[in-house]
Amino acid sequence: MSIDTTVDRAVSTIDPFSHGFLRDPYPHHEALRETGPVVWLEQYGIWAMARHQEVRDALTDWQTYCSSAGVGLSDFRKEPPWRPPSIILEADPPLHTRTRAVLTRILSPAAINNLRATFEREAELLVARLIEQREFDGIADIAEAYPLKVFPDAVGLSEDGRENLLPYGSMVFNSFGPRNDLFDAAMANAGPVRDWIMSKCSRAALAPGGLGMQIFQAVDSGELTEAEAGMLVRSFLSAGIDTTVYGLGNALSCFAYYPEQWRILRENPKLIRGAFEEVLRFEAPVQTFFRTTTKAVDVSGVGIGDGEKVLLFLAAANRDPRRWDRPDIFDVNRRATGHMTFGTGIHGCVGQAVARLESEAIFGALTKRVASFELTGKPELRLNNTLRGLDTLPLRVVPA
Ligand code: HEM
Ligand code: OVM
Repeated sequence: MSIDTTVDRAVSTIDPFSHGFLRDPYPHHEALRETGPVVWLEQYGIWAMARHQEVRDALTDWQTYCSSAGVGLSDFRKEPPWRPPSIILEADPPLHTRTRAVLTRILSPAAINNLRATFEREAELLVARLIEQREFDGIADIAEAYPLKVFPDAVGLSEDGRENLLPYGSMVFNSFGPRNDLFDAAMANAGPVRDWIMSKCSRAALAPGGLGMQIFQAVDSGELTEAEAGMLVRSFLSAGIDTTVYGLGNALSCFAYYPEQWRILRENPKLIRGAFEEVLRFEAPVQTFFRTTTKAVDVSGVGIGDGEKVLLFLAAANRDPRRWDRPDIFDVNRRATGHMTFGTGIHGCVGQAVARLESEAIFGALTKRVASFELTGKPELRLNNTLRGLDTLPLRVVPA
């Protein structure tokens, strides 16, 4: 018998998908970080990592921490996935390498620059209308309205049925958690929503020149099959909306809660880009993703077995005092790059330049015209197993 040299594993009874945790995750993140480099969550029989170093190392080591068993709680090797797996998010090399290359090209810096003028014009139009109105809901009227216009337009979707996009995103991101009340509520109308999404993933449904049709051009060049192209359009429609809705909403709420930070931005609009990174660090719209081990591995003296689920707390890594000075302070002057909100490594968000473009366009327009934001009511959270953000943010703007 070999000698067991591993240290005692740290254990926690925390349920990271309970309403209590999701409403105010930060004290729980701290508890997890301080309990150990990797913590056993008894309730689900999974491991959790909440420190910056460990989260980053796991994301970087795709050979040990794979994605093909699903990046949610469910292990695709043990139970059937709720939809056919994503051929990029829920794939490992070599499949991932091939699909990723196509999306990386379609979302290249040059391609994003081609979207800029349109995204800026739409942001100016929307902001001008809202300033007239003076009072509005920061979530429905900006955080949802803007991405729901510019992103489907960029993909090349027709106008009809776009109301299915948010319900589909809710299904996708709730499905990474357990089959709890949030999952059941999101899945209530799953059939028709899914049918609509899939109907938009065919060549015939996509406008020429858009990001969606560009995926189908990779079929013509022999890089993808027709079915794979449809699946990658589905990835755009899964990952490209809710993430930015929650991200823009969190940015607005930060600027409403910290008016002096808004004033700093207005005085120096060059800070807009860095300020959005700080929002992403401080209130990560995507809080968690899972990996599954492909072999036994030692993490800082703790042994993790083969085939085990590991929950990576991106949002906890973003506030790890081992990595950040005064992590719980929202500071637009901070160098926030190095946050884990887009992940890192081979699966690091392929759409991050789109998210940044949307934020630059919206907050560029708002800094020119809004002196300050006033809350006219109590913001309400929209609970989701993976995403953190608001359902409502009642605002009045003081025009500049
Ligand atoms: C991957 C977050 C916006 C498309 C990821 C990952 C994260 C993330 C954390 C890594 C997942 C993993 O490692 O398992 C975000 C956030 C966004 C955002 C916080 C907004 C603030 C977007 C947009 C698009 C997009 C706008 C589409 C244009 C994707 C895709 C992947 C991905 C297709 C899978 C990449 C791969 O597996 O190689 N995103 N995302 N995301 N994101 Fe984003
Ligand atoms: C996908 C997908 C779905 C959700 C999120 C995501 C954050 C990707 O279907 O590929 O990345």
